[in-house]
Amino acid sequence: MNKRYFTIGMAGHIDHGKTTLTKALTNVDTDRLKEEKERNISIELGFAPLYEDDEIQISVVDVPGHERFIRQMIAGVAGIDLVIMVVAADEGVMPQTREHLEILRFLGVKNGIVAITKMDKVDEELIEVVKEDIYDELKDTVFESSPYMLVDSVSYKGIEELKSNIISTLKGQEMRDIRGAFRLPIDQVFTVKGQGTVVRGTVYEGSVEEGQVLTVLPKGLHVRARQIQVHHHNARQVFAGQRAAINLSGVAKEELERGDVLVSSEHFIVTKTIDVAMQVVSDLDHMVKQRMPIKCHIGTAEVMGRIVFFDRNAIETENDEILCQLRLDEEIVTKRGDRFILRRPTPQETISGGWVIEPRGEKYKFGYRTIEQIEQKKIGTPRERITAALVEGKCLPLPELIKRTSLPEESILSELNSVEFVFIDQKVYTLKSIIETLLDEFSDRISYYHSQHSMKAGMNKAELFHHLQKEYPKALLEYVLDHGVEKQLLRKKEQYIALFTFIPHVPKNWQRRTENMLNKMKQDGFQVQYLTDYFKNDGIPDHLINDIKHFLEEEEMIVSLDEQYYWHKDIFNQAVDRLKLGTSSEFDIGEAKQILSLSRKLMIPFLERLDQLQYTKRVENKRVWK
Ligand SMILES: Nc1nc2c(ncn2[C@@H]2O[C@H](COP(=O)(O)OP(=O)(O)O)[C@@H](O)[C@H]2O)c(=O)[nH]1
Ligand SMILES: [Mg+2]
Repeated sequence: MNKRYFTIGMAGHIDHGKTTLTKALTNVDTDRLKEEKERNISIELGFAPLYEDDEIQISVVDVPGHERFIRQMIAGVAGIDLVIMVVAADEGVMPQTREHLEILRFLGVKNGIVAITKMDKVDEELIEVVKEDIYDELKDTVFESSPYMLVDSVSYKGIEELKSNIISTLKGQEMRDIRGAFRLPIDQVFTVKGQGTVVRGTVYEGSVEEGQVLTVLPKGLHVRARQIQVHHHNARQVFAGQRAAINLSGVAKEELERGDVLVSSEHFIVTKTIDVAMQVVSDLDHMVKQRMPIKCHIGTAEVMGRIVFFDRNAIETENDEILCQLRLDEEIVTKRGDRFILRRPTPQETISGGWVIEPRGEKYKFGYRTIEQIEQKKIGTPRERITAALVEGKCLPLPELIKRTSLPEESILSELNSVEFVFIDQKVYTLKSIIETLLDEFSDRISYYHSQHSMKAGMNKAELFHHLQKEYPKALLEYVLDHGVEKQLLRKKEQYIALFTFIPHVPKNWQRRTENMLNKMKQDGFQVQYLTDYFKNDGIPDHLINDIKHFLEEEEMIVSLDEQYYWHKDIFNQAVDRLKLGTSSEFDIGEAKQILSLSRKLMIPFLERLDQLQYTKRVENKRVWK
């Protein structure tokens, strides 16, 4: 079973005890991490490990300050699986508690626990009253049916109970989907001495592995994930929901900024105009007017822009969902379904939140026709629904598509005729874009493998599939592999997969020395030294000797007599030719010795090698040519 990764967030009014509770739960003082520590790749501001066993890993995020909370919640929304709403027993629900509740609603957070802190500050009789007050306030929120846990974070009273409640809640929760193209909205960019550029953020979807080639959007920069860290430790791979620091090669700190998005494929949309569905906060202080400047928080980006209505000129108070458009001043990276929050720049307040219906909005006319069109897009066209199902399921048989899209079979079948769809088997369908993504992925991985193992024929298929198999069904991977071979992008030799144009070779730095060495072996003829001495005399380092030896043998440039003695291939062929010329259909050791004048030390292994290579066959004391 795959391990599951969860992150819980702390929400609540300032001074209600979020940081103290985080410390009581994790022993990490998230407030005390100083600036200099922040530069260290291994320490993450506000993130603390809470619990880990073979099954799950849980981290807590506690961010200082109200503004940072909003930013963090949006950036991490795909990563936050449970929110602890902290309410101090002596104060009850306060304005920021309400604002956080609203933001959590906009972001679609579904799981919560209420922690009533500072229980030591109120009398026992009062506690029931406090609880009831909080209950009234939390009605109709995600915390409506959440458990209430009483704690005193200073004396640790109730902490263990809260902790076990968190663990059991998450154990009963399904793992988010770690499949899909990797996406990580960048939260921080910094440099670490000796390591270069490091970015931090929560993996929004998919997973990434050390060594993988990635793209930074909207800028379109190509980078490589050189090293990955999670909570102080190096990790080979990180998954959706995990907070990670990634050391990138191929890019300078100055080229990146918060709001940029690290992705594994370029199939994400870069846009400035988005059609959205949103809801406004319940106690809007000021009117929201047509084309009013807003600050849009989406992923880790905070972009200024304007709100455009098609059915009104202002919102005063509104409970219903509003369909409208956001025209942004800068490009963002987004896709259908992403959540966002709008805030008023001055005075700063949260206005609304919602989700992206259409990442590629256009200019529309004011009026109900436009609203109807956006409404249609909200439901999605049959093609969009099929595409969405395939993006999630990767490749699906028809009955499953019917189930997931709730569309009739005939309309699915007619849509599937489009070039966007491919059938990989008689009745199993996928998206052309998935095949392209996978082919890119194969090429990246194989090309990286070639760069590390230039002497190997190619990457082992099992190794190539290993990590991808978590994301994609094996049948799909096999299909894409065959497809790549057919299109002459890839080459398959036994279980080894190579780029079509790849030719195995000694690493560039060692080519000349290897040639020298081969020349010397050739000059020495039969009277060779130990093979390792040739390597050493030409200054080829120990750790490469075995690989080069293996390569030269594989390429038939040298032939082994025994473990130590090797001949240059030309010399070996000469020996065979001379022996053949000087003997009839069979010969014995004595004859061979006379013809080749070899010492016994080399003679016996040479003849045995001839048997092995099927030039000859041993019959009693003689060898018979085959
Ligand atoms: N007596 C008592 N004080 C608490 C408790 N939790 C927090 N505090 C105190 O309340 C103050 C604010 O706590 P802090 O964790 O910084 O609040 P935050 O702003 O929500 O992170 C600090 O002085 C804490 O020591 C508690 O359970 N009992
Ligand atoms: Mg705090």
